[in-house]
Amino acid sequence: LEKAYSFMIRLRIPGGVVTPKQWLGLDTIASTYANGTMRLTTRETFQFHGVIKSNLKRTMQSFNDICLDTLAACGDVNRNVMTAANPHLSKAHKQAYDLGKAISEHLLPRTGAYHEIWLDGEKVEDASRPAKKDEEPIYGVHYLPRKFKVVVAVPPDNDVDIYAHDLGYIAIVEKGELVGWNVTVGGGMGMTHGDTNTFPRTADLLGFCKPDQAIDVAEKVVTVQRDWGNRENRARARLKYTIEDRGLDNFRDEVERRLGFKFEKPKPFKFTGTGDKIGWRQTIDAKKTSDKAWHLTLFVENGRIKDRPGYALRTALREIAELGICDFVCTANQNVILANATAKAKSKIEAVFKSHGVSLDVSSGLRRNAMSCVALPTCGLALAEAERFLPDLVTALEESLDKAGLNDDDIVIRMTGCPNGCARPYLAEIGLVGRNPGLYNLYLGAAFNGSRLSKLYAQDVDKQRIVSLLEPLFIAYSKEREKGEHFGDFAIRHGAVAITPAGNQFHSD
Ligand code: SRM
Ligand code: SF4
Repeated sequence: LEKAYSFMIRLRIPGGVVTPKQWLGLDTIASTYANGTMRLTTRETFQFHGVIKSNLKRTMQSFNDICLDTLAACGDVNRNVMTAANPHLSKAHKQAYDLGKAISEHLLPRTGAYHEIWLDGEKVEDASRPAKKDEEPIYGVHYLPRKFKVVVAVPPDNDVDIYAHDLGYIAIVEKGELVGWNVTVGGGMGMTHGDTNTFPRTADLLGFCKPDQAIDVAEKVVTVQRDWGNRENRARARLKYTIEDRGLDNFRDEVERRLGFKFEKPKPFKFTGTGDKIGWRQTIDAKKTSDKAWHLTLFVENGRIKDRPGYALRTALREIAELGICDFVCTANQNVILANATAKAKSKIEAVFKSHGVSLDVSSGLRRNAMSCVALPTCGLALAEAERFLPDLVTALEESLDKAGLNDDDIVIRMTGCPNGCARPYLAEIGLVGRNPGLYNLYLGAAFNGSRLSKLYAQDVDKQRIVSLLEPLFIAYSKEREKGEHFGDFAIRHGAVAITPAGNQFHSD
């Protein structure tokens, strides 16, 4: 008898948009083949856990039936491309989404193996990108030294956490029109405890490019990393280390040489925050008020979509999908946006949530901005709990916030079960990274808008200690903060931690 191996499957959904029909298909797959839950990830897509080996092929075919795939969602290739959440929000958001989708397509491996293995060779042939077996014009024979991640942001929102990724595009909009993109390179989160040769790093600005140059820029950045990246040591193989080791100017020169043109100087831009704006929002730039569609950003605790007694989230979302009255957009913060709804649909959506006990309010500003990776029990790399622990910790911290009168203040907290950083904890104002069961390193001092990394504040602390360390800081923050000062900035001014002045100085004192 063969062992019942169980797998996690991750989808590729550039920009995170799924139709109501696709949502229904995914919901059915969750019950039929997975563990009855759908897991929104920190990269605008879904993971399904608990798929047993004998069901793998049927599951993959079911994804194919709803025009979704898992191509390049894992491996040493370009991963799921994230774009500023919700293409329906403004013209620039749609342009960001279109760019993200185009980059995702352009950087897909050309191999036909996926279709041969999972779909019995059946494939709707894309004439513009025919599958030729052993030919990978961008990746070559050996693919990339490591995974590669691309995001597209639309200021002032930094919801995609642009500084955490290998390659980023920042929309530059002048007089209502997109004039091009500031390009960033060399961000990343992963590190190893105790090894200062590995570190999280915030991305650098490479330059500005015009809209019609953006895809070529992605291709050339990828090929330089393919050729220059470290293939000896996987722990130092991401683009961030290539840039550290070879220098940003050398890297830019080589990309420009391959492009055949030079970048312009980056244009001014400003990010105000990394989180999602929970609640209803309307289309920003519709000409007539009647054209302003409604978009609901729904908070989903740690991205886990499931029914709980008195809180039937999965059922409610399924019912809304059955009505076919909105699109669904997965965000980079593990939430979902019910997008492009009419005023009538808005009322229906609210009624469905109410009937299933799903409140649209979140208990505090801290929880609104909380995010954790999966960790135990499914992640084989986890050293400590994350998804199953963070909600309780936030509840405990809410008592301290109440004492300080900060219940509704936006403070970003993120937790991971190991230093790989899947919930981007080093860019959170309060970052917790698992070391051992029940013990975490506590990091403070990151910028609210995602532009600065944090610093280690306390090592190997448990729940009680975390609360006892943070409570006095919350109280001091509420008494002494300057107008508009965020908690991360205050932690530095207050002397709790030193500032991390540059993107590569995470471990410096
Ligand atoms: Fe991650 C590995 C989960 C986003 C950095 N990540 C893993 C694996 C596959 C563990 C493994 O290799 O065996 C985790 C599966 C756990 C499980 O049981 O499901 C895992 N990563 C996740 C997700 C599901 C976290 C979440 O709770 O949402 C995210 C899925 C992303 C997606 O949809 O594609 C996820 N991972 C990230 C991010 C955040 C991001 O991309 O914005 C990072 C930090 C950014 C970065 O890449 O630098 C991240 N994951 C890693 C790393 C460290 C990479 C490094 O450069 O050192 C690993 C380990 C590795 O690659 O060796 C890893
Ligand atoms: Fe697993 Fe570590 Fe990623 Fe959490 S951060 S999902 S524990 S690899």
